[in-house]
Amino acid sequence: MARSPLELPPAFLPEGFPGHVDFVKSASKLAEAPATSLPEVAMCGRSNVGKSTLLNTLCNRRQLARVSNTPGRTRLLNFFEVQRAMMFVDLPGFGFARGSLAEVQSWGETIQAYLLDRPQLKLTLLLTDARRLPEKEEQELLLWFRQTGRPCLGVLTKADKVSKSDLELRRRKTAELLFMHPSDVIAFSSLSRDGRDAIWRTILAACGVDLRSPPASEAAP
Ligand SMILES: Nc1nc2c(ncn2[C@@H]2O[C@H](COP(=O)(O)OP(=O)(O)O)[C@@H](O)[C@H]2O)c(=O)[nH]1
Ligand SMILES: [Mg+2]
Repeated sequence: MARSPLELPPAFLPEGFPGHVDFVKSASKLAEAPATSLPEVAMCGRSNVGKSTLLNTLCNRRQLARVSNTPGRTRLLNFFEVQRAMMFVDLPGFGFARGSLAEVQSWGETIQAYLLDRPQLKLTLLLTDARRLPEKEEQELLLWFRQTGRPCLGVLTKADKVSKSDLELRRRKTAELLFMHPSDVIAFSSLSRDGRDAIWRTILAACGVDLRSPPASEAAP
C-alpha cells in the first residue's frame, strides 16, 4: 500500500507540553476567524464524539472544554492558541438536526468554508466514536474533504469503551470506510490518554513546529 502522507519523522515532545494555552475567540463565520498566521489544527466530528475532551487532553487542561461546551458556543468555531506556536479550532458538531433546516445548512456552510478557504489550516482531525463505524455523513465529508487535497488524521475516540482486540479491528475498518491509510487513524482515550502522544507528533509535524527551537515571537531579532 502507498506510504501515508502523514507518516513523517517523529517530532520531539517535551514533558509537560504545552505550557501555554489561551482561548482566543469564537467565530460564527470564516470572516470572524482571528487574523493570525499561526498554523491551525481543526477538530471535526459529530456532537458528543469527544472533540472538546480531545482538545483538553492534548492541552492538559480542564476548563478549555468548558469554553467550547458553553451553550451558545457549541455552534461556533472556537479558537485556542497553543504555546504561541499554533491554533486549535474546535468546530461545531455536525449530525444533529436540531434547529431549523436553514440553521443546519448555515453551520455546514461555515464548516466547509473554513475547511476549504482557511490558508493556515494544516491538519484536520476527524473524530469518530470507537463504538460505531463511520456512517454516510462522515464518508461524504471525507470524500468532499479529500478533493481539497488537505491532510486529515482520523481519531477513534472513547477507545476505553471497547476491548483491545475489537479496537484494532474497528480502527482498520474505520480507515477503510473513510478511504484513509490504516496508519492515519489513531485510537484515543481521554481516560488512559492512549494515543495522545501519537496525535501530538502528527500535529507538530503537520504544523512544522519543532519544539527544540523557540517560537518565532521569542527568537532573537
Ligand atoms: N470514556 C470516555 N468518555 C469520553 C472520552 N472522550 C469524551 N468522552 C465523553 O463523551 C462526552 C462528550 O464529550 P465532548 O468532548 O463534550 O464531545 P463534543 O461534543 O464532540 O465536544 C462527555 O461526557 C465526555 O466525558 C473518552 O476518551 N473516553
Ligand atoms: Mg464540544
